Amino acid sequence: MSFAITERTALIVVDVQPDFMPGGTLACHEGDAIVPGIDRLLRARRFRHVVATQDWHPPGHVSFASSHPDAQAFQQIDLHGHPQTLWPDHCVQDTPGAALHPGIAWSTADLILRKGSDPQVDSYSGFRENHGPHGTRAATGLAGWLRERGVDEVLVCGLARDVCVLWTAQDAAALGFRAWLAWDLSRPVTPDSDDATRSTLQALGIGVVDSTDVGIA
Ligand code: VGL
Ligand code: ZN
Repeated sequence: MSFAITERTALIVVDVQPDFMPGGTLACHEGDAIVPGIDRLLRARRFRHVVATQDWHPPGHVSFASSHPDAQAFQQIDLHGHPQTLWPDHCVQDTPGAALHPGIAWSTADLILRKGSDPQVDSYSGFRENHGPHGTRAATGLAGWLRERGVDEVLVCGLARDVCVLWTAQDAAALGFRAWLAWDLSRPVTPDSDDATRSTLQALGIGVVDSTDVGIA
């Protein structure tokens, strides 16, 4: 199936924030390279619905290695019975690194969804939190927000390709949306993760598009 934007397609821009840019505390390689293309996309108003997510952690968040004695960043631990990667401190509420990137015309976004603000639970996907202490994953309300507006298809871009972008696209597909990932408008935080990301997408029927292929950048 090929990708075509309709009234029922939403763009989801995930976590384009300074802390994920080169020089940021949790930098994605070439993370800044996606900013002009996403900005053009929003300014061109090609999507009827645009949602932005913003990673928004309180100081001392459970996903920070600094919150766990003797732990190292990028180490995996068991948290609430599930694997959790520990990260350097990033996207701390009200710090400059947590802002929406100033290079993007955010005024054209309909919804800005903050996530990861529960001190004890991480939230990669824009649709639901990671596992919490009670074994459940709390929905953010995004699926309902989209469905109420007739959206049945989403294109996901942003950072990081192998974490929050991937989890958002996976949940979109699991929740019944036709899901696409804009490959050249995303970058990974983990080097060499691209093959695994592509296999996961393929296995789940999530399409990969390039902004140039579909004339959206
Ligand atoms: C992200 C790790 C931790 C992301 C957020 O936006 O992909 N990755 N928090
Ligand atoms: Zn985070």
